[in-house]
Amino acid sequence: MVVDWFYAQQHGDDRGQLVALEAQKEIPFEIKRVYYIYDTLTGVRRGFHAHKQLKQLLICVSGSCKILLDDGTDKEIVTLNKPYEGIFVQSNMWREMYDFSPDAVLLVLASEMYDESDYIRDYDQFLEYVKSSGGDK
Ligand code: T46
Repeated sequence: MVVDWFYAQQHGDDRGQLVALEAQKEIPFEIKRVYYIYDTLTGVRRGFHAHKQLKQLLICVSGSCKILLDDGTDKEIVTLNKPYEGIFVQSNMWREMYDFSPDAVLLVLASEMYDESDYIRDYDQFLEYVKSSGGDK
């Protein structure tokens, strides 16, 4: 598995930086939902699930955090710590987020509305699902 990095264009000038994200341009899916995670307590691990359909872009726009990605065969860990760098997370990918710095804000652009039935929260079920769906993204 190779992590699918995203690098945003920075529109910097002598006042500072600005990043713009537009659906179907920088982001290869229609953005139906935006959410962000902040004030995560030290030592907390979040996630522990995969999605059947959802595609997302994760950017840690402030501070830093680590993301573990697991496609059922390989695992990779990435550190997100720049407001212009992110990772695309496809469907059928187990994820855990941890080592949040106190100032971390993890911004997520999502291809679908919130739908609890899209979550696979049991790791063994995830492995079964990946096997039965042939690893479709
Ligand atoms: C993911 C990772 C990166 C909502 O009501 N609407 C929403 O859009 C979301 C995402 C969550 N919620 C509620 C459901 C829970 O009561 O917010 C609460 C916390 O959600 P959850 O425990 O799923 O949060 P994480 O940090 O474990 O996972 C989230 C996303 O759910 C997930 O899709 O990929 O961030």
